[in-house]
Amino acid sequence: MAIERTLSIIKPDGVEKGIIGKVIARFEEKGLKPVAIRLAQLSKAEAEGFYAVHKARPFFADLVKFMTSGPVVLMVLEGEGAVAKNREIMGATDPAKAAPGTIRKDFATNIEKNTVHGSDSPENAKIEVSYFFPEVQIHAYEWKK
Ligand code: IDP
Ligand code: MG
Repeated sequence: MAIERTLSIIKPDGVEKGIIGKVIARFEEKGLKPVAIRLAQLSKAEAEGFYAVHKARPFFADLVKFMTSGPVVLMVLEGEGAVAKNREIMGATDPAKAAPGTIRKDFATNIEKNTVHGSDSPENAKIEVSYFFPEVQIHAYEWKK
C-alpha cells in the first residue's frame, strides 16, 4: 500500500481532557507518524470553511460552536494507507457504535464531542492537509523500502 498523508484533529474535548499524548500514542503505535503538529484556536470562519460539506446538516451550527470552543491540535499523519488506517484507529462517529479499542470508544463524550477528526478519503485528505498546513511546514520521513 502507498504512503499517504491525512489530516487529524484532536478536538476541543480531547484537549480539555488532557489526552493529547494518549491520542498521539495510538497513532504512533499503529505506524502513523505525525509529520506536522500545531496547537490552534480555530476562528468561526476557519471552522465553517473546514466543515463546509456539512453546511446543510442540522448539527452544523453546534459543530462550529464546539470546534471553536477551545484549542485543537492539528496534525498531518503519514504512513502506509494513512487515510483508512486513521479512520480505523478513530472508530465510528458515534462513540456508542465505535469498536472496542478505538479512540472514540475509549475517550469520546458523545456523537458531537468525539475527540478526533480524520479525513475520509485520499482526495479530501489532500484538501484538508493544505487547508491548515503549507507544504513547507510538513516534514516527511525517509521511509525504508
Ligand atoms: P466523521 O467525523 O466520523 O467523519 P461526519 O459525519 O463527517 O463524521 O461529521 C463530522 C462531525 O460532525 C462529527 O465528527 C461530529 O463531531 C459531528 N456530528 C456528526 N453527526 C452528528 C450528529 O448527528 N449530531 C451532532 N454532531 C454530529
Ligand atoms: Mg467526516
